[in-house]
Amino acid sequence: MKGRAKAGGGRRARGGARSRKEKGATGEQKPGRGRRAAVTRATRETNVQIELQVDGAGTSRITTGVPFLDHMLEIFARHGFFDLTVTGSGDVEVDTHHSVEDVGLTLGQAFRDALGDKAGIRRFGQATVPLDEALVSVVVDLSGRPYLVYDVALPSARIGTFDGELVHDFLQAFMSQVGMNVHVTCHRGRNPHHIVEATFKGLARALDQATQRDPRLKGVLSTKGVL
Ligand SMILES: [Mn+2]
Repeated sequence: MKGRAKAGGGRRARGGARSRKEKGATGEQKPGRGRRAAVTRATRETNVQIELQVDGAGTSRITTGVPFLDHMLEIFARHGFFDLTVTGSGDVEVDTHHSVEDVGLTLGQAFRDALGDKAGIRRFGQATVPLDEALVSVVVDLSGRPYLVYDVALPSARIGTFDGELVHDFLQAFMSQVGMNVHVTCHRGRNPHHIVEATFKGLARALDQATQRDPRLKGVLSTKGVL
């Protein structure tokens, strides 16, 4: 992650303690029926606030300072049936990289907090999503083991003013904080906007599936007993 963990923030070693006590990162799990979390992450580069309800209706209010990312996160919320509020500001005049990565980290922490010990959930999810000529598969495992395989070659680097390479950085940040295994495979596609949009829809659908409760489950879906 480019080694720029300056002013505290949500980073933590794999399998390490939660970062709530670190300066600049606060998380809380709100009471209520739905699984939810509120996370704030402030550094010298960005300030991101996220409220997430996993068991939502797909509503969203997104302002990250990066319009294309807003568009993708609205799609993510809608297709994953997550209720999501993201308020972000950052040094986008330097580069949108910091903002995109920090939104990924904060969103990942929100999912991790909201899912808690992951008892009773399906754990695995997958979706293959078309958008016209583009076809993208996303497979997730809420295993507690962060690992990303991103098999996507965008045919052009720019999507309007957005740097398409940042999708990879977003997913890397997001999955590292959730603690999950993600495989993204782009089977085909010509238009980079289509490919990225299919990726976010696929991620949303796969995560929706993986976070659903299975009534047959007692505890976590692991022979180890821990996810
Ligand atoms: Mn679009």
